This record gives sequence, structure tokens and C-alpha cells, in this order.
Amino acid sequence: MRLPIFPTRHLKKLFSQPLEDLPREFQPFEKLVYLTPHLEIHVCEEYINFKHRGQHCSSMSGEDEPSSIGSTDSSKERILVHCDLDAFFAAVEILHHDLDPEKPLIIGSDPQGGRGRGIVSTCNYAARAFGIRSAMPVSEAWRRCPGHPFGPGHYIRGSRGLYSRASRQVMKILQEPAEHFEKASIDEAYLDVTEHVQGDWDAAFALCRTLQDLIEEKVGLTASFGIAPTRILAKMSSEVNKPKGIFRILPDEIADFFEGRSLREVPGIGPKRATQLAEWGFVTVDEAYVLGELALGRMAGERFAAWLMRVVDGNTSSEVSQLRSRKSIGKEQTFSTDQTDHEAVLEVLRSLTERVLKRSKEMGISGRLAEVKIRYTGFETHTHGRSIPVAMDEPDVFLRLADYLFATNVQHNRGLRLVGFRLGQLDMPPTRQSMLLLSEEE
Ligand code: DCP
Ligand code: MG
Repeated sequence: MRLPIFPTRHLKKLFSQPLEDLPREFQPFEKLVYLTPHLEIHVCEEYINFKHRGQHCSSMSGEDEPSSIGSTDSSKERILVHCDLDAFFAAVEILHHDLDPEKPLIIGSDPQGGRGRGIVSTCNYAARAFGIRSAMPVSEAWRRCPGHPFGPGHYIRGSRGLYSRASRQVMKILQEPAEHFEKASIDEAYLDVTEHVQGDWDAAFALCRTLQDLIEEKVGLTASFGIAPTRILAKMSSEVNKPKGIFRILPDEIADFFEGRSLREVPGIGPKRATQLAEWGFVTVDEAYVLGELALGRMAGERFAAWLMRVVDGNTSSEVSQLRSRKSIGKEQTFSTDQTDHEAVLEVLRSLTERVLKRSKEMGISGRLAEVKIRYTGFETHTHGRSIPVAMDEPDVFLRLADYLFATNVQHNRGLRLVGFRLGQLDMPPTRQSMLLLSEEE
């Protein structure tokens, strides 16, 4: 295999390693591109091999799930907390613009006097009284509650920066008492507080009350909390007493909780599945559960039936780990004018890669996938990735992978509009989650 030579300082160094240095166990078409006292990287057409000295890693096992991270000890019952902010974007706007919370506020695309084609992001509870919901067409929202001068609706396009800032402040408060912490979206987080409350469910309730007060006092927002032994139950229980509610499901209360509760309320059961089950006469969770795994499996599929049984038996995951929600860490840069100097772009790519690896180190996360994104003049965008068999957080390793991916894929003589680097297939040793720093929205 002939590797294209890219005329840069870095790449001259990168591809100057002698082929003869290849150890015998590697295929002859592979080329050694990087060598340190501890590590060798071998490139061939399809993949990159890493070799730790004395230990040959030849396969690319892409299927490995990060299974032993976070609070995974299933032998011990966990106390999980799920926190979800109330009408988040709307609440932040109300705070920022000092609006009247009793007046309907809708955040979303421009309604254009009812002709807007976008959707609603969210709305406050006053607007929900008109039947407005997230993801509804904004024209429909306008029909239900028109804006000035036709009705009381106040429509705002929204400002992402404000939400990110508020989110960071809240996450900082929530992270404090959590043995394991996971920011699941901009306005929700899971906490494993088992150790913090020493297994005491009453203490967990009191802790949620304290956190709720702290968030209101320091950030000015209201939050709802759910306390339960599994993730799915914690998430469902944070919905129960919204807004500004706390609800707890003790391990022996799970069956009662599902009694008469609509299947549609279970995260993971979408409208299609719920409608299908309703057509067979099953509307509530307990109705489907009493059918038993075998019969339900025949109707709705074995996997679904087994999963629903586990949900009701309290046997689904109680793992809280930042890796469950965060799939990658990436940074990119758009140039103010399209760049034809590819060497200068490579310098930017290297700096982005360094920043990503700095962030991953801070978070105690390593990764197996390096991905380079290149956008050309005219917006044509390509991403080029390579995986390595073991997750690492060594900047040098990923700098060289970024160099390689850029050099072998960039189309010469084309202007570049954007370049980016992403670290994917993340992994985190169990002991390192305590080092987790708050992750920002990239
Ligand atoms: N969001 C969005 N588009 C959607 C759903 C949500 O932009 N289809 C944004 C706006 C929400 C935020 O995400 O404020 C959080 O989503 P939630 O589902 O938690 O909704 P809210 O926090 O607005 O309301 P709730 O009080 O029901 O949690
Ligand atoms: Mg919310």
C-alpha cells in the first residue's frame, strides 16, 4: 500500500518510519506509522492496528459496550435520583426578561402570524393550558393561542446560550452530592446517591428537597425530582408531581406504581407500540404485565415482552454514568473565509484535537474512535474515522490519527470551510468517574 504523502512537517515525520521495522505478525501491506517506547500504530487500507509492546491487539471489536462503568453493581440496590427542570427554555426566558409566568409563553420558530412552518420547542404551563405542547407545529400553537394583537400568546425564538449557561449552573449543584452523575440532556440529570444517603430512602427525599431549594435560590428555576431503584422508574417518577414536585418509588412499591398507569407513560414505549397494544385491549402497564411474558411475547414480540417484565420487576438498569448519555467529544471550527492553505488548516485541526483530548482528560474519559470532519466550499461535508482496539486518552496518539485521516482524505486544490475533530466510542474506568468535571454543550 502506498500512502499519499502530504507536504507538511508533521506528516513527513509521520510517514518516515521504515517499513522494514514491521513486526512479523503484521500483514505485509501494513505500514508502521508511529512508534513510541510503549506503542506502535500500524496502518493498512481498512483499519489501524495498535500494538502495546508485548501485547498484540489485532482485532477491532467494535461491539464492546462500556459495561463496567458508573454505578453498575447490580447486586446492591441503588437509590437513583432523576432531576428534570420544569418548562426549561420557557422558565429561563421568563427569568431573563422578567415576564409574567401566568401569561402563555411559547418558545419555538417564528409563528409568522399563524403561517410559520416550524415547531414549538416548549412552552410554559400557562400555555399548556391551551393544549400547546413541545414539537407541535407552531401554526397549530397559534391557532390554539394566538399572539399579539389577536390573543395572549407571547412567542419567542429562544436563545441557546442562555439555556446552556443556566444548565451548567444547575448541573453544578446536582453533581455535588452524587456518587455517580450523568447529565442526560440540557435539563435533566441522573444521580446515584446511594452512598451519600447511606441507603436511606428518607434521606434521599430530604436531599431532593434541599437540591430543589438550592436550584431555585441560586438559579431561579424550578425542578422536579424522581427517586427510585432504576433509571426508568426514576425518570417516570420525576414526571409524576411536575412542576416543582418530588415523587419516590420504593422497591416494594413498583407494582403499585404501575397499577392503572398508561403504557404510553413508560419511556421507550412510543405512540405506535401503545396504539398497537391498545387495539388488543391493553392500555395500562398492569394489564399487559398480567398477560405474562410468553403470551405478551407472542403478540408484541419476545424482546419487548421480556423488557416490560423487567421494567415492572425493577430489573432494568440502575447504572449512572456520563458515558450513557455522552456519545462523543468534539470540536470544530468554521473559517471566516474558505481556506486553500491546507497546512494552515491542519494546524487548526491539531489545535482542535488537543483541546478535545484536554477535555476528555478532564472528564476522565478515553476513546477508541478518531473522526475528522472536513467541509469544503459549497458545504459538501465528509467525515473520516478510524477506530483503535483500546480506548486511550493520549493526545499524541490522536494527533497522529488526525494527521493521517486529514492527509489521506482531504481533496487537494479545494477550498475548506470547516474542520473538526471528534473522539468517539468513549470509555471510562469505574474509578475515574469521581474526577468528572461538568461537561459543556459542545
Ligand atoms: N425541547 C425542544 N424540543 C422538543 C422537546 C424539548 O427544543 N421537542 C427543549 C425545550 C425544553 C427542553 O428541551 O425546555 C427540555 O425538555 P423537556 O422535555 O424536559 O420539557 P420542558 O422542560 O420544557 O418541560 P417539562 O416541565 O415537562 O419538563
Ligand atoms: Mg424539563
